[in-house]
Amino acid sequence: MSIDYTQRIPNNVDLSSDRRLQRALENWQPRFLDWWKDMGPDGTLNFDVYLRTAISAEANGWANFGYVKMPDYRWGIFLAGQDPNRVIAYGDNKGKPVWQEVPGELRSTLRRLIVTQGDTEPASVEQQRLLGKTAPSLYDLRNVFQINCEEGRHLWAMVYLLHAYFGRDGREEAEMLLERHSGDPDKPRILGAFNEKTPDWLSFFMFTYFTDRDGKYQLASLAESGFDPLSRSCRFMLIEEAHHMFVGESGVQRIVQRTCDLMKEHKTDDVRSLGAIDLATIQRYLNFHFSVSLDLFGQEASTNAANYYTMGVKGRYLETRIDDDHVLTDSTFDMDTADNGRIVRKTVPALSALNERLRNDYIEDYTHGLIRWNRVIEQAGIAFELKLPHRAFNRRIGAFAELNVSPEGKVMSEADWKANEHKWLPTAEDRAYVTSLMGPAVIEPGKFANWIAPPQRGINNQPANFEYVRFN
Ligand code: BYC
Repeated sequence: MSIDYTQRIPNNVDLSSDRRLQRALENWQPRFLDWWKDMGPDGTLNFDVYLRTAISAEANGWANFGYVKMPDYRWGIFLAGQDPNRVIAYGDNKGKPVWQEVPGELRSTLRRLIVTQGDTEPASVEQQRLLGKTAPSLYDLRNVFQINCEEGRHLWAMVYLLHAYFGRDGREEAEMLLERHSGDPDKPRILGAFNEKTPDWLSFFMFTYFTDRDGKYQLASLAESGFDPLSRSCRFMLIEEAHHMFVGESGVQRIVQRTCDLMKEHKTDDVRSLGAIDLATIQRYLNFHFSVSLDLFGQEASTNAANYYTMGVKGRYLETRIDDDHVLTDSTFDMDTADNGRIVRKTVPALSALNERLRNDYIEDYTHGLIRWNRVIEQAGIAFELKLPHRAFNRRIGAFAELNVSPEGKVMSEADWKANEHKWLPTAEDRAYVTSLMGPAVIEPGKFANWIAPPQRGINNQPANFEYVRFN
């Protein structure tokens, strides 16, 4: 069904046929806009931003680019098309038709997953609220705004499910999604990484590279859900997510490029004296964001994850392409875990290890981005390689949280960790330095801050000096 943009809430779910639901969502809409004004990109209400808006919920439905004031962005409810023959692909309900309504016994489980997913979306907008003030170019400014609008849309996707399928509890949860705030000591966001700060653009690019990719893997697992409206919501969200990871990957690459160009030109490692970000600092930021994002996959041994799978509410990454019985009660999985102060390899029941399996899929995805970043360094003839730290490094969630582990995977005493931490994680001094580079936003079309290279091409093939944001 095509997207109906004539409605107050654009949608492709025939919202006007359900007046109660439509009214409930129309009541939530102004509360969302108030939240956007208070917690969304600061001081931007009047900017005209060159944004893309979905014109159809199919993979090729992105053609629409144009100037939009962000509070007028057409946030709405877009689900990927329905497959009338879809069946649950795994667990106890394998082979049965997917559910169009929430089965009573799965109500609280599904609500909890939808709330957890929904909570991350506005959280990331809150984390990025001030970045526009220090944007390195109009191109980058437009990109952060595009991401913020789409995260707002993802919030709409989850709020629709809560309102449409979870009655009064769902409506209350939808309210709470606007009341918890990133980093709020009294009402924090649910997951750890979403209460961290995103104070500078290196952090932003690392966040969109590492943390948005957790989004990709979690959404892909929820897209396998037997609850079809959730599956269809996530399928469309995944299409939006790809651009966010591109912004992260290309953003870090452009910083690395600029650093290497300056190192080569001035024949020095000391790029800080030239106002750029040294590779060692980039590595420390990478270590931080990677480890914090690994925590988002939950405990290695999780009965929650096993239950989600068995009940058919959350599958594995690309479940239907995996060649096994999709029940897993007789399967095992080999994984590293902590035991008696050491990292040991164990064979465990596959069902209990589903979080860890998804974490493996996620880690494997990194080979491409890192290769591209390292190619830039190699082409400059510089002997340095950016590396992912060991999965047990700097963990707060799961078995490794009790260990102190170096980026190479060596378990050490607390005292040794403390003595070396400054080499591995951003120090207060690193953060102060990176913050010091974040000058006032660069708003002249085609110009870029000194610490980042221009992108290889513009958004929607626009020229380098395109006016991506107009200030009024
Ligand atoms: N922080 O059995 P476990 C995105 C809790 S990102 C705090 O392992 P489970 C995006 C856990 O809640 C994708 N608490 O849990 C990216 C549980 O609590 P209870 C977001 C944590 O359920 C960028 C207890 O520890 N989507 O979209 O198997 C920008 C036991 O843990 C954390 C989802 O996460 C943590 N990191 O796994 C914008 C998908 N980890 O039961 C957006 C939905 C665990 O003891 N969520 N805990 O009270 C899930 O699938 C699961 O909730 C999790 C946790 C994978 C997160």
